[in-house]
Amino acid sequence: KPTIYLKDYTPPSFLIDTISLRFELDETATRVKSQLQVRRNPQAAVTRQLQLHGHESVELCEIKLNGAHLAADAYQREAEFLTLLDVPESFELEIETCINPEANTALEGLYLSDGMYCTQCEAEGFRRITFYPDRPDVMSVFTTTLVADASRFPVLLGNGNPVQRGELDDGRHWVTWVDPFPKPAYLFALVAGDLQCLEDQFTTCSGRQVTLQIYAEAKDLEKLDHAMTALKNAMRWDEEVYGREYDLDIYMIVAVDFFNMGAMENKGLNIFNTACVLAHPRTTTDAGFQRVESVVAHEYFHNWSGNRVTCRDWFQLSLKEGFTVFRDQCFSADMHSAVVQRVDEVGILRTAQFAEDAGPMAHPVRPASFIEISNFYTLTVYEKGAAVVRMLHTLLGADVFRKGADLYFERHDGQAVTTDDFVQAMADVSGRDLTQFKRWYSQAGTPRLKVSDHYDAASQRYQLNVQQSCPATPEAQQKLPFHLPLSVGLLRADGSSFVLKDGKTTQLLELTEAEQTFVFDSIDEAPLPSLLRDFSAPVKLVYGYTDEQLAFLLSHDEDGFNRWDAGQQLSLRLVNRLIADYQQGKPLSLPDTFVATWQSVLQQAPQDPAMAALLLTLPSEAYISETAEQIDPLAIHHVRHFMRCALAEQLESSWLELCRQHDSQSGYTASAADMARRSLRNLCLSYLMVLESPAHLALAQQQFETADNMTDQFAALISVAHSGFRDSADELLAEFLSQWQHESLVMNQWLMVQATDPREGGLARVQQLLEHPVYDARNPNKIRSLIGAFCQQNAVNFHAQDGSGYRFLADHILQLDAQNPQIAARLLTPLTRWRRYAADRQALMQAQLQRIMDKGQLSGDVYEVVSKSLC
Ligand code: HT7
Ligand code: ZN
Repeated sequence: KPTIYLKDYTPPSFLIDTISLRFELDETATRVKSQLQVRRNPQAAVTRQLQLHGHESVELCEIKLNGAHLAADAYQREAEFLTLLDVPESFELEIETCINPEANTALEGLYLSDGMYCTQCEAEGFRRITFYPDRPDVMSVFTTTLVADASRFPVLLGNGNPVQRGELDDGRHWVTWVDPFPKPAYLFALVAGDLQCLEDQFTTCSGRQVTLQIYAEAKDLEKLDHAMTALKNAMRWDEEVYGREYDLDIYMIVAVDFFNMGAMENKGLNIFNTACVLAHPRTTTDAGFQRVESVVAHEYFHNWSGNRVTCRDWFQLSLKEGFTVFRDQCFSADMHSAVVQRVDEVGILRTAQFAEDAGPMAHPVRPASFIEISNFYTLTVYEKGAAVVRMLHTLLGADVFRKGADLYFERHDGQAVTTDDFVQAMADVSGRDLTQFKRWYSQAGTPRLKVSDHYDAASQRYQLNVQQSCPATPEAQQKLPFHLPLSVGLLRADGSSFVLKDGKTTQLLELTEAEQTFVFDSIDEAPLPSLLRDFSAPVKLVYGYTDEQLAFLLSHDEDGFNRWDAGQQLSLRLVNRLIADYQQGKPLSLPDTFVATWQSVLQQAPQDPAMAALLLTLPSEAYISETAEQIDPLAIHHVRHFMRCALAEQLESSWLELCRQHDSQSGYTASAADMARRSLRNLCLSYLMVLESPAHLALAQQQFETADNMTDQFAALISVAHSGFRDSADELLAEFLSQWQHESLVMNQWLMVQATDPREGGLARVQQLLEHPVYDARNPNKIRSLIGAFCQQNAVNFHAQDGSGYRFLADHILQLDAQNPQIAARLLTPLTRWRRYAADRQALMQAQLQRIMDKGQLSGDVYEVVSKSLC
């Protein structure tokens, strides 16, 4: 597949005003008839050739132009295209294709998920259905008729509103749907199956009634309430916070078991991975509940940021994804604890996105080129894209940002636009020049801020000097300075904050230069700076704090995020010192001061259990790895485990006491307070379990047996399953299996617990599980839970010194590539990071990448990732 460049963008030569589709659904031979009203695009260079996309799997049965069959020499069929060689100004085109949903294991286009028909068209799935200009800047009014056997597929769904239905003599029935909003093909969807639905109503701010329907298999009907509540909350939130009202009479969500990603925002007909929509206290953990809420909101918010205003081309993907992630993050912050939400999102950014920025697949938020767009649904486009929108929000302030969003939606409603258009709307309402800010969209890499300071007691003047730089990335060696907001506070010795500009205790500094000095006057004592409050920019900040200063920030900073981060940095320093000791064969020990700091956090925990659960969690292995010069997976795991054991031992009575205090009192509720209580209690249990004492094992076993919810039961299971109590672990795993074997999502968790077990022999256990009846090698959720979890969350086993983990992953990628290239390419991520390891591991990882490359016949998805990783 060729590389596609942003610089080569040209507008479409032809526009499609309307498309009428008729699907005669059949497992192996679905007939698709399309009727297009085509006209030349007045904005494009004149041509008589019409190029339509079409995947090689699509069989062309018939093609007519203005009612007349096209002669074989009037068109050409090449690998990815159908080209009509000489077409008039405007005309009607009729095409009939035949496709095989049952053979579609890539899960792009029309496929079967557990016997039910569904589609996934973003980014380029529509071309697997019929021949069409499958690009987001071609927007058309879609009418869809679905025809299928009435008894097997009683529910037939499409985009927009249902307008007609009927029955045929042969036992089939049909429904016609019309979506009045012009849309690109990537937002097209259909579903046909034997489904039940939960229905509700929503009255919009202007008083319109909207029917809300969430569809799932009958057995899962009881798991839809949480998604429905989330949907209604999201609809209200978007009205209140962005003034955006829903526009169709019906909004549908359908849960499917086979899905490559989390969910899809098809107009009026969202299709969701069951993992992101089904939730019930008995079968879903609190993290699962929160995921459902945020994904439901995310897809709903796309109705404006993505559907009403869409992307001109796929390089602009972050236009809709970055903005929509920012919107769903703010929604979650409003629904729950803002600090916990911020810590979670920064965690993802700082571990996984920063690692992506430092790897061979690094790309700007708006990539300049790609081979396969599916490879660019990345943390950079989503999470860093959201961080960039957040910086605009911070720089302009909430009110001006809202005016900018209003202008953007009004100016571009019904259009396919660019990230430049988004920033321009913000520039227009604020009167600010955001030209330099746009470098965030075009330059990859994580900027580094080096901060130093100077206090002059005589003049009561405090100065902060900031130098910014950005490492080279594959697309550019040299980087120009970024425009970014640096939020700072200054702390007095008594822990209170200085009042700074505009009577506030947090001041926004704007960085635009490679080096800048900021002056604070009337500072009557030497302050301690609290830098990058609320993580105001996606950067790595370096300032020479002492351990004591970090401990001081941990107990006094008014900025919740920075309080947490001070604790993380303090722990990280110790981790690094202990790693050095471990590598030199020295004995490990925890300093008393460190234990004392934890003791005081434990004592204050009941005041804010949510915050305490964050503060009492050591930096993850992934974050430690990301910040390391060179990753030593064994040392990282060993040291972190040592620290957990030492903290558990030295503070045992406090963990136990806290665990008891936060026992469930009166049954399960999904309130934020109860979730916080459970997370703190289960954290305490996990510390206690590393002590391997029979008394604590009994506590965990009792929790496992008596829990009335999955959060507590699963926490007990994982703490025992990863412990040294082998027999008890096996017993609990077996009990869990027999209790939940018919719940597919719970079985994903069961696979995951075993895949992430750090004890020796991990690969053999995973290999056995590949043969287990609950595993299904065609289902992406199962692949992610077993192979993905092993390779990404079980570093000690995956990075085994003999290279067996790497070989295992390469074997599976080679096998999977023919079946589902998107999933195969995503699984590759851990191997792409080979440069971060010592020479022996580098060689082993590289050899497996080369082995994949040498196989040839790779999909574009896998080829792109492997070739970029090797060069
Ligand atoms: N916009 C959706 C992206 C998506 C997707 C992309 C490639 C292949 C499969 C996919 N499923 C969904 C999801 C979202 O960000 O809202
Ligand atoms: Zn999205």
